[in-house]
Amino acid sequence: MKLRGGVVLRFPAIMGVLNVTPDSFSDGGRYFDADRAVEHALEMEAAGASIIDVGGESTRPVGAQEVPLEEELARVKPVLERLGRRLRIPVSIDTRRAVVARIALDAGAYIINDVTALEGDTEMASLAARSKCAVVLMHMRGGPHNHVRFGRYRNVVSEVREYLKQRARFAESVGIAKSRIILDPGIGFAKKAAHNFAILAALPRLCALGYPILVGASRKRFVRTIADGGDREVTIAGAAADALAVANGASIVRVHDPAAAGAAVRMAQAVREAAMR
Ligand code: PMM
Repeated sequence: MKLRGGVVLRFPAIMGVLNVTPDSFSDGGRYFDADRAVEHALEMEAAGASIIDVGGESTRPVGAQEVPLEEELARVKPVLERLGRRLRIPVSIDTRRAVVARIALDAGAYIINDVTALEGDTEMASLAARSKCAVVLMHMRGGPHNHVRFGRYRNVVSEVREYLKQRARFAESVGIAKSRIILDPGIGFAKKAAHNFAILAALPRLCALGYPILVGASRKRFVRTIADGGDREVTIAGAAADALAVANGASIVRVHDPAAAGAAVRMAQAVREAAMR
């Protein structure tokens, strides 16, 4: 995929998660200090990440607080400014606020990762169109802080597919080029474990929409439903989910442990290429 400035993002890509939050779901608080956050981003780059996804607002399912804008900015701005000078791989900004996204783009970010698929902030779509950055459009129901209550579907795959198709159409209608759009089924957002398994199994149907697909399974609660033996088991099960996602056509996996995911993804990709020969 071509990012702005002619930067090329090769698939399958590993997106390393950098949550700069004190209350994040999976790495809560560990990278809340800007210097340590930058250090961790560099570690993830060295471990094989090809994108660093910076977020200042936790979207964990239960108990996450809505973060005031000033607080979100205070968390991510110093990190983005430092990262711009140190990283060789592109940064994405995980936010639903256009002001935060604009500051991130000014600091050199290439991708807006919007878990509300441009529905959260009316300014986001025009910002993405103007700046020519890439955008991730993710499926969820409800808001980032109450999505757990909305996990009911007649056919989760069809409903997610239809939503993503509509949001991509909307993005194109406001001037975001098709070649800059990435779709994400939103693993764990308003979805029960069975929904997440169904989506992973049916990824080829989402890929058939014609956009790169991003999958964020890493350390989500559904992984813990089958891997309850501690962190190591969760990492292995998460890497297995990443491998399955790539084998089923995903272009980007969003992960906390790029080394573990990288090995799994390389294996999946090698088998996939063999199947296509
Ligand atoms: N998951 C989380 C946050 N942001 N963005 C995208 N595009 N896809 C995801 O699955 C996603 C996301 C929540 O997980 P975390 O607390 O581990 O970052």
